[in-house]
Amino acid sequence: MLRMIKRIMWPNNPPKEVQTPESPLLDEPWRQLRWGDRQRDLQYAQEYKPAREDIRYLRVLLYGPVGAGKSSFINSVSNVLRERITIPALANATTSDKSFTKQYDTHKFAKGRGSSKTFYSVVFNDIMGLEQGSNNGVHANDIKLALEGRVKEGHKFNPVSPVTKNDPGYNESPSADDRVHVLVCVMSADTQITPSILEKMKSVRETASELGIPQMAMMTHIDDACGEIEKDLKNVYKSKYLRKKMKDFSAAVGIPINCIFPVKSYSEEIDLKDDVDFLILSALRKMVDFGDDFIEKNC
Ligand SMILES: Nc1nc2c(ncn2[C@@H]2O[C@H](COP(=O)(O)OP(=O)(O)OP(=O)(O)O)[C@@H](O)[C@H]2O)c(=O)[nH]1
Ligand SMILES: [Mg+2]
Repeated sequence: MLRMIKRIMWPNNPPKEVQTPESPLLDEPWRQLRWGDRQRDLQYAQEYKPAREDIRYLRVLLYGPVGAGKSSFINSVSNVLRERITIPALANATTSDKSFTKQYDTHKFAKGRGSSKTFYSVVFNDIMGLEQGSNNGVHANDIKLALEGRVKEGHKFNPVSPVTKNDPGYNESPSADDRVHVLVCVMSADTQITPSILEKMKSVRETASELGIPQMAMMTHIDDACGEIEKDLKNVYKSKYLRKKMKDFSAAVGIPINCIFPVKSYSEEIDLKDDVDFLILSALRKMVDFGDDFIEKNC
């Protein structure tokens, strides 16, 4: 109706102030998701086991700028797998340019309770955030050692002195289990990457490529970045803003767009939500698939 009135009043083009503002959403999503498949993806992740007997855990290493949401994602995976709100990795509630996570810890998620307690086969390492400048945040060389499984559990990263062979935190003989099987870059959709952090990311990626480790990325804070996604998470692949952000990020870092997954981590919720779970599970499923391929081929 509005369009018809406009055509009658302004047969060519209406003046700027009368033009309808462009919608922030695409008519159709650019990637198809089967939102109803939450249960199927959950079972897949819960039941996954590496095919090799000497490998108990598929190890995922998260890296990315300070505050991108690495610890929050680990907590979110824990929530989804354990089907309740949990907090295994401490996330930071204040905004800072200094990394909150400083220690190299493996996060395992408990299955069952008491004497029947075991762990799910996917584990995460949360590494200190990348920060601006050469003496800040985790050193790119430390990430390389972590990828090879040479950083011991509980090691406290020191930005001015990266791990060396003589350090107590150095693991001389890493097992296939200690190695990282998939590397995941975590980026916020709500911030810009600085050139210095971009350089650090590139160097980490190059190292992982030399070691043949599969890589993917996650875009977090998608709800903060786009109001339409905040209103309804199902708009995730319709948001023009997010699509552009993912494309730009892919071009800047060199991770193909089909290896980048948007997620919203649990941050303020006190109960689980199907849509939030679903995006987390789609990313988790890819981590399992990529990591499993690496275990089959290289370990
Ligand atoms: N709205 C929203 N907030 C998020 C999301 N992910 C993380 N956050 C919030 O962002 C803040 C930082 O998250 P962390 O998980 O501590 O970030 P990190 O990457 O582990 O940071 P460092 O350990 O300091 O390197 C916390 O307040 C989280 O609640 C998200 O997807 N959406
Ligand atoms: Mg952290």
